[in-house]
Amino acid sequence: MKKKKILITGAAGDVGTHLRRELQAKYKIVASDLRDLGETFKGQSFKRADISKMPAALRITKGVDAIVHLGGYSVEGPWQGILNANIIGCYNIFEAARLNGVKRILFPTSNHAVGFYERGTTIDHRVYPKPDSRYGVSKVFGEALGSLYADKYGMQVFCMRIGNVNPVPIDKRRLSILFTPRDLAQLVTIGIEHPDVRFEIVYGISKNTRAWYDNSNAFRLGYQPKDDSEQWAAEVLANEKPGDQAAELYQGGMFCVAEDIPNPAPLPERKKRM
Ligand code: 15L
Repeated sequence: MKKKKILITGAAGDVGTHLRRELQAKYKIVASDLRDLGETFKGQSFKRADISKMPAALRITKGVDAIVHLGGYSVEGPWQGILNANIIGCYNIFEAARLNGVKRILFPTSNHAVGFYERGTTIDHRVYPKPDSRYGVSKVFGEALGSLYADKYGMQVFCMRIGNVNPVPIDKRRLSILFTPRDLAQLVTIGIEHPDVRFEIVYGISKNTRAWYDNSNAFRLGYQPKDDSEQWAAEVLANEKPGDQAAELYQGGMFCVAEDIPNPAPLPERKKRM
């Protein structure tokens, strides 16, 4: 069978790189980013693009079977940057897809779209949004846009509220929201392949014992995550430093209190053990 052609925007980032690696055998991948790709994989093409400009969005979305739209800020940022990359850029990708006849979009939204729910609460895909940052607001915008394009234009939109993509959990909060690269690849594959996707919200996490999410909507669509962060819990908790009290209360952690959030990198010594 002919391989599907998948556009990944924001392909140079951590999540994009994991995805390009994990899905290289399965799909014909067109990688797009404003930046150089960094790590590259055989057989994948690269299209540099600034998606805040509609002509660029039109150019890269042409002729693909599905889009995984990772492009934009992946952490809290200044309003102007969020506006250009995450609001205008997101609109451009959906609209360009519609104009180019691309039916399916996977939108990796974020746990920060619902980050102001308390840690003691279990939430499912039907709760109303509670963003914890400008970044979180931009993800709620993307989910709303996806809903509009599904209902009004018949697009198939798969929103994944992603936790933290990493081979291992890097702190206590991430024990609840770890999303390993192989579980990410499985959920994205479901988003690309499932015949009944119309508009869905699922949580992008592994089968973590400490999860705050009722992910039954993902399970209903066939998701069977393989990893559980619990195997690293003792080590993670032993290394945990006391955090900001307000941040500790909410699922979104520091996003709930800070203005700038650095992108968390996996701890090198833990990464090596995988
Ligand atoms: C996110 O949405 C970010 O994209 C990622 O960089 C992490 O900060 C993650 O959330 C998290 O909450 O750990």
